[in-house]
Amino acid sequence: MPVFVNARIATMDPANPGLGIIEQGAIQTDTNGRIAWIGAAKYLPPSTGERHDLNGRLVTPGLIDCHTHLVWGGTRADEFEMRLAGRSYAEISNAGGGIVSTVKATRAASLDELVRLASLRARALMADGVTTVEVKSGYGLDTANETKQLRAARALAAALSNRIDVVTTFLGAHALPPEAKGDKDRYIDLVCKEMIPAIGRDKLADAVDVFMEGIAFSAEQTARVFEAAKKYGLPVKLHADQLSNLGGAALAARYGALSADHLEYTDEAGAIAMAKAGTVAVILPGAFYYLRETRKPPIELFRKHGVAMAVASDANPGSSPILSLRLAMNMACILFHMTVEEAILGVTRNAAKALGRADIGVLKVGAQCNLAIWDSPSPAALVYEMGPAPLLMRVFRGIADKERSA
Ligand code: DI6
Ligand code: FE
Repeated sequence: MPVFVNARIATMDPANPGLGIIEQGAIQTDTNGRIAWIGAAKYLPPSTGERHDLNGRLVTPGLIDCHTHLVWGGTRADEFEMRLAGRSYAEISNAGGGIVSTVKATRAASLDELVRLASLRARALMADGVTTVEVKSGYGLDTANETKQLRAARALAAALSNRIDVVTTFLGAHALPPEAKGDKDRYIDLVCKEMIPAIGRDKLADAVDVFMEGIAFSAEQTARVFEAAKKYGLPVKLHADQLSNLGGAALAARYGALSADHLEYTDEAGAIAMAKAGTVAVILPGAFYYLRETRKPPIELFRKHGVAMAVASDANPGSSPILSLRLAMNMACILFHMTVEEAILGVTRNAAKALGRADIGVLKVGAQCNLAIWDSPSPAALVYEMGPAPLLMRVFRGIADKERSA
């Protein structure tokens, strides 16, 4: 089994400060694609595997994009022009554009077409070193189309030759479909009584999410969805406090949510509740940037109260059409004043926590040997220099999928 030597390994081990760097390190994989040994190379036990000398380059865990809406049909570039001309995201949404326009295109697309489109997008993320991606539904908004979207997400890994881990989230409560004619409570009934049971039965989702917002669903409606998720043993997460403070962070914490995401309007009580519940704050600077928002998430409060922060692309056709996790990290630093360490922990250890996964995001014995090997010794360069990723090699479950000459 391959062994990687002479590496600057950023382990993300919480027992060590910062990124948990091991200089002159080595990693030995086992036959199951897990890490069999990791440490300073001089202590590496004799091994017979294929040796990769990394010449001092930086190795991080494979990156984890813990919040995307990667499966969709159509495009919303026309809305970009409308927003440039002065109309707001909420105005466009209330006028039947926004999420609902993507719903029409997604309903019209076949499952195969959705897989094809999503795999092109996932390839772009993989070029940035991503080895795990979370994918939400929420552009189907009826049982047939929500399950179609989740089946497309489940089919994505195979379409990418099983070189990526795909985690799925049911987001039926994303927007109100046109046929619901404004009756949000009745639609939430459908989500709870028809969609979640179907998805739970066929194991199509690993978690359940809700868009809690004035233009979407209320606290009470969110709680009903979370109760239904609980019945099927599905963990929850929440699009919370993105455009206003409806107490989403605290509600997510009350349900022991894996994560609360966006959080621009979260207050101190919300941050404290999240810290107590171990709910991860998923920071999504792409949507903030594209919507020209001005209210920033309370990074200082998350630091003060010890809330783990993740960073994700929120890749979607409306508010965050970006297919680069490194760009999201860069924006988190430039726009929200996160540090390089926070950004990198946010796409590794803390992103894994936001997905409820203990086997990824940290390089330790027994973890998946998912690695991003960078053509640079410097963690800051990953977050600072944009353009094509300086990725030398991506390793998924112990196997390198790409090696270009150094
Ligand atoms: N918040 C977002 O930023 C995305 N969904 C959500 O709940 C936007 C999705 C879209 O505009 O298509
Ligand atoms: Fe989102």
